[in-house]
Amino acid sequence: MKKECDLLVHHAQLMSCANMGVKYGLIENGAVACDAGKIIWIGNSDQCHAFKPKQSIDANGKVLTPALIDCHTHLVFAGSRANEFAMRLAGASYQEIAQAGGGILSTVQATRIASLDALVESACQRLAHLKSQGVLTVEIKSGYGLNVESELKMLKAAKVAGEKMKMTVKTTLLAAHAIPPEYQDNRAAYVSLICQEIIPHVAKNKLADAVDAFCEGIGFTYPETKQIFDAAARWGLPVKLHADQLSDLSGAGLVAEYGGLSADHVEYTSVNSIKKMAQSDTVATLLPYAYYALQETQKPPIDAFRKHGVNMAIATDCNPGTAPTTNLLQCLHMGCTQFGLTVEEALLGVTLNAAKALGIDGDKGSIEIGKDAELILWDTSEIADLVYWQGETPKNTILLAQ
Ligand code: DI6
Ligand code: FE
Repeated sequence: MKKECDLLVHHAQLMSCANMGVKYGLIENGAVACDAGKIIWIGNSDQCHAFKPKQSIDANGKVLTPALIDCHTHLVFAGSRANEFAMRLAGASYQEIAQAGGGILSTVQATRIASLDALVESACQRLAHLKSQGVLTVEIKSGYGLNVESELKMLKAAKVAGEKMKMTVKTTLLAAHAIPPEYQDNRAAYVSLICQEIIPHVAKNKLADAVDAFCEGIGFTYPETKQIFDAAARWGLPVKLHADQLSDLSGAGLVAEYGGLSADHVEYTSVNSIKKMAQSDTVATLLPYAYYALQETQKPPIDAFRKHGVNMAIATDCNPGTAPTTNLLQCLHMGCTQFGLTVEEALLGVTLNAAKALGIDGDKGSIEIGKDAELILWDTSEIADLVYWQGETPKNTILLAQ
């Protein structure tokens, strides 16, 4: 008796991205059976005659991957910062622009006055572009509201946009992104607002899946970040951190001490922090577009991450200041060309390791039995095509089994 199932894909170069000791978790001439939204069998195409699928797809030797994941974005925002791009070209630094009231705070102004609908609409456009690249899961941070009402509006907009686009959106509270103008002279009061009002409200109403902060000279100090992490822990929310982007404040080590999901940017991260990350299985999320756009010269310590077995993810960091992009495949390319990642590391960075950075690797990020049936069939038989070519990237087909 043949076993019925919703979807069978066969004769694929199946890049499972599962940790099975072969590059890419590759199964040559691979097949995968899915039913009721889940992967139920994986194996060689010669063995798949045991299934009677409702839909059968011959991949003809093309590359099949899990759906991609963009695990770090700020893609809900209003306004434009094109003027700052011009200022930076004329010699102003990101820090100088921020200190002069531009930067994040200029986006805060625009986002506070934007309607929920307007935020949803622009977010949907950005999500649509990611989806066209085979991305089905996106993390979206708040952080351009910086008060109770506007932070909640951003989180709501992120969720609604995800539903509209039929994509999985994981939301992260980033109220600790900058000190809002009304608290410039009283930072402690803003940190208290985050810890005593915003985090409890967000946790009680399940509005965010994690809490993040910008631990930096122009952001929040190490002790302030610790206070925010303590509040997140009290409310049972996992943490992640914008860590060591422009200087080494031991942020990556701190987030690791809290068992955090990921330390992001990590250009200036020390070996001491890397050892802590390895111990706590905290992912290093690399953001090569922000590095490029800021014309940074300090590269993240890739060799040390490798040596200590720290998993590396790659994300767009999509935001209007330092990473005006929704092009995840280009970020893979940059991860390879600028940071020296291999094609395999780049692919794992937007699949299994990105899922780990969001704490969802039980459901997503690899083609394994029991995980969500979200597969991408690429119109190429060469996996490096996803990474090396810019502009016209391989067409892809999203395969789901509902
Ligand atoms: N680091 C970043 O790359 C983004 N936020 C952060 O803390 C930049 C956000 C912005 O400039 O609007
Ligand atoms: Fe960021």
